[in-house]
Amino acid sequence: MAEQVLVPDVGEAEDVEVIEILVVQGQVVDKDASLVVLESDKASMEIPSPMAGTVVSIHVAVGDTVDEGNLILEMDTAADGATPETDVESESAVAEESPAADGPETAAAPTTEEPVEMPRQPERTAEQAPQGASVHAGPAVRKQAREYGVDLKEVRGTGPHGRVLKEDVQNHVASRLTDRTTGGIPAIPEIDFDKFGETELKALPRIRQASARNLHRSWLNVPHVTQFDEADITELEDFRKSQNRELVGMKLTPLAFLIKASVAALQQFPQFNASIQADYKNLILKKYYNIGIAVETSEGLVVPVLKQADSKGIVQLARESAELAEQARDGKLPFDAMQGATFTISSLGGIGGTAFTPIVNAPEVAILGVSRSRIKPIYLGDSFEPRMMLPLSLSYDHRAIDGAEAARFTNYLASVLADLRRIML
Ligand code: CAO
Repeated sequence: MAEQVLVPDVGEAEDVEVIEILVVQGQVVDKDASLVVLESDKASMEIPSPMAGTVVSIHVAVGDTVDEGNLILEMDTAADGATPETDVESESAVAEESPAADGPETAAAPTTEEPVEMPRQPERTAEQAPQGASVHAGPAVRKQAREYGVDLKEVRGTGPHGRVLKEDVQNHVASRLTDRTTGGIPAIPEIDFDKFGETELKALPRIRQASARNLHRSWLNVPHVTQFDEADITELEDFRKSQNRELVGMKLTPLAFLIKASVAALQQFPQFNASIQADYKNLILKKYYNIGIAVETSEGLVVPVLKQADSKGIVQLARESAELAEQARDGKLPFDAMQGATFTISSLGGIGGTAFTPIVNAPEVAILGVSRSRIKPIYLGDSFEPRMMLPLSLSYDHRAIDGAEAARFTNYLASVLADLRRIML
């Protein structure tokens, strides 16, 4: 039996507008389920169903202005209604399967083989199609979503039973804005991991948050390529160890030699000591050599800068880099010690690994990754010799540097590390 659902008493509200239709024809609804959302200049309200039944026909469209007593829809309240069962939970699946969902009229048609005769509804544009019909959200949240142009179906509700809250809409908008600033890459879905097992929130230190942002920005902006190479540092290691026996109160690690050799390579290949202009018209070649050194700290990655590295000897480079690393770990780096780098070295040699792909510290155009040296059998002329080989991983910005240049750079760097006398040439 068809029952009419009318606009109830809306108080003194004037110009009450239909802003959402939350049901589709053929849908089975419970008593008190929301049918439509009306909005006046003062408030928006969801109109609950006065009875349980099946929606037979809808007589309003989004954008209509209605008054008390106007017909909203007709419902079949017979227990064995002629219309198919389509409950609220499966409504989105119906909308996907229904041919009607393909067209602009996304008011889904019933999926029965013999559709019941329905009074023809007013034409609806895609804009007017029911939105968020199966979403749990209050009128204020729906209003907010409409104002922000947000489709509630895309918002993850964090309220009871997945209800969408105001802050869910705000977070959704904020993540969309972030997407835009990052070139509109699709967001990684936010998963409720608690569904799968126990979790715990661990707050990230401020430094880690900052480095996460910087790394993400570099990763998105810079087309990275990594050139791998090996340097024979057998003689260099003998020299370093002999120096360490003589030096008092300090030690030389391979890092100081890497800084020295890198500066020599940067002088030989100035395009690596550069930045690229945003319009790609020029490389900005820097005539100073400030080397950033990636330092692991308990708060995250910090990159202090060893300034004017070209004017310093190995011992001074070793001393300064150790001081900078200590200041970084103690959280005592002055602000200007983190600025002005032209090239960065990331050494994991003290830890291990055979190679890695460091992320360029943009707007620099290259970064040298160093892994742990190992003795390897190297074929020298007529026999294999045990040689200490140092793995090099040079990541570079392919907009500024070509692969052949990078191969020449690491060739040269390896040759300097193999024989530091080259620096004197
Ligand atoms: N191969 C073999 N041994 C190496 C080596 C290498 N490439 N580099 C360093 N070592 C040795 C050192 O000689 C030292 O040996 P001893 O204990 O016998 O003296 C030991 O490893 C530890 O060195 P270290 O790491 O304390 O010192 P360092 O000068 O090599 O490095 C620093 C300093 C600040 C670079 C390092 O401490 C650090 O923080 N590294 C991590 C950087 C990082 O996280 N990078 C990743 C960033 S993501 O791109």
